[in-house]
Amino acid sequence: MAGACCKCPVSLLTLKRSLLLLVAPRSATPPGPSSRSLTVVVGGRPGERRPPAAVSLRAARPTALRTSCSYQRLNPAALLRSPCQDSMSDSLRTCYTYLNQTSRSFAAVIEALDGDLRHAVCIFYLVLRSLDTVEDDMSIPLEKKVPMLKDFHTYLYQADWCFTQSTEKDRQVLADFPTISLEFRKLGQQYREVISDICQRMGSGMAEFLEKKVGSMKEWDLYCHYVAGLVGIGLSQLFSASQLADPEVGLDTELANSLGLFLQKTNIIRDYLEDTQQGRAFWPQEAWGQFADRLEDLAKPEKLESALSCLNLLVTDALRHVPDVLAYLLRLRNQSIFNFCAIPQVMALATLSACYNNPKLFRGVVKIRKGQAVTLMMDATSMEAVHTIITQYSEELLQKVSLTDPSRAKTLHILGVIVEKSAPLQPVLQSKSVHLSPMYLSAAMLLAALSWQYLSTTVSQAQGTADLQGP
Ligand code: D9A
Repeated sequence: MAGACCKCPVSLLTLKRSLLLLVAPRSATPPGPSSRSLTVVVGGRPGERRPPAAVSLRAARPTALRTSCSYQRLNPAALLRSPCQDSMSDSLRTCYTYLNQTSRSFAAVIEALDGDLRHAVCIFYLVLRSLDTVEDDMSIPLEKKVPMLKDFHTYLYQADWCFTQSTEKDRQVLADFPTISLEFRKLGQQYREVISDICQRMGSGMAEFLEKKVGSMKEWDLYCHYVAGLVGIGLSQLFSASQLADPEVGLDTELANSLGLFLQKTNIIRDYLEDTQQGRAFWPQEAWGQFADRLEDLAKPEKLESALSCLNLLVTDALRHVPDVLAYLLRLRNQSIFNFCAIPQVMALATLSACYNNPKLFRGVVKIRKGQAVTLMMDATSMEAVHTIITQYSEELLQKVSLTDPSRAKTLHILGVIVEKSAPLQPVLQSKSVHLSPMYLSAAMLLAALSWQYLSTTVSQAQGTADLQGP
């Protein structure tokens, strides 16, 4: 997870703090089905030892996925209930505190998960964070780090295993690992098996990549599979084990892998500057090698055009995973699981759109606006809304594709596929079938425009080749 877990953008941290005090009405943009539901994040009262808890008003008890026509109404009584912590052990409470310390807004969606899945995902997250902290810690010599990563899954069953010498920001999860592993051992066997298996596979994958750079695009996929795809696979197996998702969700590892790859590639693209400045290289050489001699050179002002070409190539590669993301989300029936999965994905798409063709990526940090992030978190709660958000960002991306970009044809093509897949499956109810919704019409027009652009590029390329070959 190089970096993904430990890369919490400042903007989101600030957002998380503000979310704590927030009783946020759903905002009107991006255009989406309107809803009256509220998500409220409340802090623990002074003197109370509870960690701050997110009260998702939609997810207080197992809920079927809502559709655009059946929004759940705000129930003020839910405000007074804290979802789960009344009978929590001290060690579990500590785990939720660690979860909130690492990622507040993400903690909120985890805490809103139904039933015992909530604890399983909380512990899985902390275990992954611990493994990631070992991987990232440059102060641990390789000969010590490799066995640590490979053996990490066995530490889950060693009650007193801990690591106190880490220099990383998140060193506390390693120093107090016994608290986490204690709670791990209390989880049901169906959850423990998944978590331990993923740790084993991820630990050896991380060890494999410690000594080698990410070379080909294929290796990029493999590295992202180890550090993020396996997270998607493990989570999907946890969902199915909880019986809140169908067995097929846990069995289809390809789709689950894609969710992780989409998030991780977005992080890697976004964090170019921070990573290269710290001597880390996660951009695949097969991509940057086409445009520069050294990865760091892309940050040089005179290399801007090459840098943007490389950036756009990688964004286009990441966009390949969006159709799988949609297919995955379509299978989810439980509202709390849907929110948990959809929110990071739409945030990632917003981030990718902000990064695309953006020179600032090579000079500093590219962030999505706070308001935009809040809106996305509030909105990404139904398949229809996710389709709308994705269509909106595809249009935004489409407008940024430059005529001279080497990946232009590929980018237009994948955007066309995404828009097509985001067009509502049943755009209009039978009774309203005479009036096509403006959203559907705009998606159809966009698709037509894209197909035309794509075809004309392909044709002109073919003509170009024919011209070269001569009569
Ligand atoms: C996730 Cl248990 C992650 N990673 C994320 C966060 O989302 C995924 C780490 C541990 C867990 C889950 C995630 C969420 C929902 C469903 C998923 C899934 O799969 C089905 O994982 C694929 O980024 C880290 C990896 C990408 C390495 C997997 C979202 C998150 N967001 C940060 C913001 C940021 O930019 O990192 O952590 C945050 O909210 O602080």
